[in-house]
Amino acid sequence: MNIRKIRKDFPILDKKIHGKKLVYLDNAATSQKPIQVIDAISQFYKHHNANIHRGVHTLSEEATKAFEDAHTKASKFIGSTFEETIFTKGTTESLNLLAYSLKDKVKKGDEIVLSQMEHHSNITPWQVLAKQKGAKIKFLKINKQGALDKKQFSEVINKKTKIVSLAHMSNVLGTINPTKEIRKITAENNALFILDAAQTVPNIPVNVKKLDCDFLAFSGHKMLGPTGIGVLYGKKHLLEELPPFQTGGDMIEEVNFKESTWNKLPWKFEAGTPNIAGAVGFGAALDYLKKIGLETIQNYEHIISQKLIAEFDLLDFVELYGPKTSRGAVFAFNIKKLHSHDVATFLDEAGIAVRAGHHCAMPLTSTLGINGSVRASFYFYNTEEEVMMLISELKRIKGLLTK
Ligand code: 7TS
Repeated sequence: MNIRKIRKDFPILDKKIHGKKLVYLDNAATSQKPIQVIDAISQFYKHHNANIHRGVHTLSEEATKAFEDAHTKASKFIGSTFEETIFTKGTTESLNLLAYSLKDKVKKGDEIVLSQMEHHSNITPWQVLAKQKGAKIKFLKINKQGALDKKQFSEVINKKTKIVSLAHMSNVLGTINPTKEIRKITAENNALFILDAAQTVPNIPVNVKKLDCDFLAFSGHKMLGPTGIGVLYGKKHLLEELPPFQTGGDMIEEVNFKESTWNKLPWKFEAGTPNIAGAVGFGAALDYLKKIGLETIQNYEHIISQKLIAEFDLLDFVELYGPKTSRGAVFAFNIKKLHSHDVATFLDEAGIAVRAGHHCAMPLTSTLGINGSVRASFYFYNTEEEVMMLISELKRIKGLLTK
């Protein structure tokens, strides 16, 4: 992987912030976009823009093909099929779709199992469903390292469990969760197994058939694509059984004054004019990632992570949350006695973009017994030099404190 060449594809990485070179370490929130993605969107609007699946005119056929090609690319990227790959606005919409469409599968007294490390978008839709149905939500606990102890799985997941919905990787702790064990136990109990893969699909090879999950959600914007486009994968027989989330144009087969029938998959779950240009940009993002290769990206981020962990180990004023192994390149930490927002502001002055606060995981923040944290999250265009810039800025901030 030629990192210098790669960085040239990302115009924003040349930007100066407060006169300093931008060091973008907020990739878990959203990634930057390469010129190939920006151009694909612009080319679409310049040369192919029309609505899809309705016109017989040439432009509409071109737009339809571009949109459907993006579906094909997304399905291949995760090892699913065209029919099983639904485009949504992103992970949040995918999970809301599921919680809505699975409503008939949950009844009073049933249980839904989540974990303490979930992003709000994998908590609130289930809370709404549980409240409507009189179901109970149970949370798998994290241990001191910020991982899930496997022995609790058989205690928490049982015959009452209807749904287990879990972050594949935590957007705060970086923990990659043990899917094999959970899959086994959900299958034994006839529960559905859902993965929130917003943080894994961009960074590690993900294959839905190997994971054997029932559903999986992720967002295009965290993996070089534009905002407003993402994926819900679902096993075909389950998607066929479920009612649609939204109804209207494009998702119907036939409508009369009394009733309607639904289109075939995946369109049954894609009501209305979709984000066509977004899908085209997402397709270009998938091409870009595929060219580098997810294994290469994973290995590179592993090296960056090991470097950061080794450097953090030398800083006695930094408290790092999350495990040291089985993790991705997302690091939440605090400088003792400093508020995370203050640290993020100091870092911003040095051109370093990080996120601070609860990272849309308030229950996790309270479980950790903190009011927030600073989060540095890396992608394949970040460098070891940038790791060192972060470390030296943290030392400088600590120095200011003791002055
Ligand atoms: N699940 C996880 C694990 C996430 O990290 C995020 C976004 C979502 C769901 C929601 O994705 P969306 O694209 O629908 O918003 N995480 C973050 C973050 O960590 N900072 O900003 C967004």
